[in-house]
Amino acid sequence: MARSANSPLTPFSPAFWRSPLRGPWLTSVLGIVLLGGITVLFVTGLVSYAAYNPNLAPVNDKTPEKGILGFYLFSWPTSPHWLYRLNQGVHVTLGITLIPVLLAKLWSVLPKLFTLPPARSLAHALERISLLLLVGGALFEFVTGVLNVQLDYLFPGSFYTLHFYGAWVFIGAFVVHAVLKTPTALRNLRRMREGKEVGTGEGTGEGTGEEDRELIAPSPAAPTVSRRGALWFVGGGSLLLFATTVGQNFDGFLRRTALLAPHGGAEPGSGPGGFQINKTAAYAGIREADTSDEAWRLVVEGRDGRTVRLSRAELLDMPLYSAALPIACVEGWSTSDQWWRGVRLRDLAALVGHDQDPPDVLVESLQQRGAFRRAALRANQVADSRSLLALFVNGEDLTPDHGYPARIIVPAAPGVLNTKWVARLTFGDL
Ligand SMILES: Nc1nc2c(c(=O)[nH]1)N[C@H]1C(S)=C(S)[C@@H](COP(=O)(O)O)O[C@H]1N2
Ligand SMILES: [Mo]
Repeated sequence: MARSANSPLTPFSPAFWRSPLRGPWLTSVLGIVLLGGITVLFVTGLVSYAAYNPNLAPVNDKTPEKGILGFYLFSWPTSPHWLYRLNQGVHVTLGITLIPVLLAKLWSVLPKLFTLPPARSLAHALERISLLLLVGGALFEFVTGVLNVQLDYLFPGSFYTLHFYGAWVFIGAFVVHAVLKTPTALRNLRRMREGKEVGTGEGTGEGTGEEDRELIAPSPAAPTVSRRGALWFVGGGSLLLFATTVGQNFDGFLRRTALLAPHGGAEPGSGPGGFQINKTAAYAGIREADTSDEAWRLVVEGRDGRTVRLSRAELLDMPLYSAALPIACVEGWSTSDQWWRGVRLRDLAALVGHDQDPPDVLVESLQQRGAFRRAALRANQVADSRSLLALFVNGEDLTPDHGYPARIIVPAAPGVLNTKWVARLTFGDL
């Protein structure tokens, strides 16, 4: 396309894009990395959502309109006890690590955004609309995910809804895109390994698609970095993000390496309760007057409305059990196993008429406001002998921030189901 000397170049002219790095080679390598990585993000994301037991009770369900999108939901197991910790650690760490790859991939195909005419045919128009959903969906998922990890108060209660529906919109476009593009990307990679130039079709007679050539700058500027150098740059960025994030899943020195994670750095305070806190007692509006031995009573309700009220002293008179379990938050931070001690949930169910086969339970906190003040646990979680109403952690009373006088701890469950400052348990089919 000829250009008159005095018309300024705009992004709509192919000649505007001058980087010699753009081309099928870079786009294919980045695309294949994202194909694998995003598939893992999608699966761990769906699994994480299932772990909340959204189908169990309305209090757990942030997406009551999901319809068939909930087809895959299953009863979350209690073993292995680190299941949610692993799943969510992978989801968040991998998501953050892939940010440079995603940005580089979008950069590599940026000229296509400006292709004119907007649509050459109906098929081309549909492809471009699916690309819009793909790029928009990817940015939306990465941005909402990062914001939730960094500033979880930004989406009071609505993060799950946004991230869940966003994931389905994105994955629809992603599947269409992957089916259309994977053969090209693999062919390009194969040719690259054979040492052939990709994208130019030079000396091969093998066709290179028109869209492949579209990526190559018609009048490239002189290179400032090789294509391999560019890949090292992207990979280095990913490595840096990985190295400054992954530590939030461990304790001690490793957590201190998690410079970019809000739950990295030093553990809050020393002593037995000195591990990460999600919301403090002060933040949750828990008053000391309500947690004192005189004031606090646990209300347990069960079969046919049978109800008991227990002081902390009465709970201490029940058989106490121990369990070594982590706290694992949706935000991708977790603790190693802590040593909890308290009353088994199944024993509390037995107190109110559910001697055999304990049912589901609705747990309510002293906390008056906030999305996480109530949660439902499924019968399989109540039945597990490691599921406790914990009174102690690491050999001492719970600290106020970790839920004194009593909190829930359930193996393999996401942190959000481990309700702190418990005031009421209602056993029964939910
Ligand atoms: N009442 C109440 N319980 C709660 C929460 C809350 O905000 N209110 N946050 C939950 C979340 S999201 C997590 S990750 C864990 C964190 O437990 P910790 O602060 O003891 O580490 O508590 C859970 N229990
Ligand atoms: Mo959490």
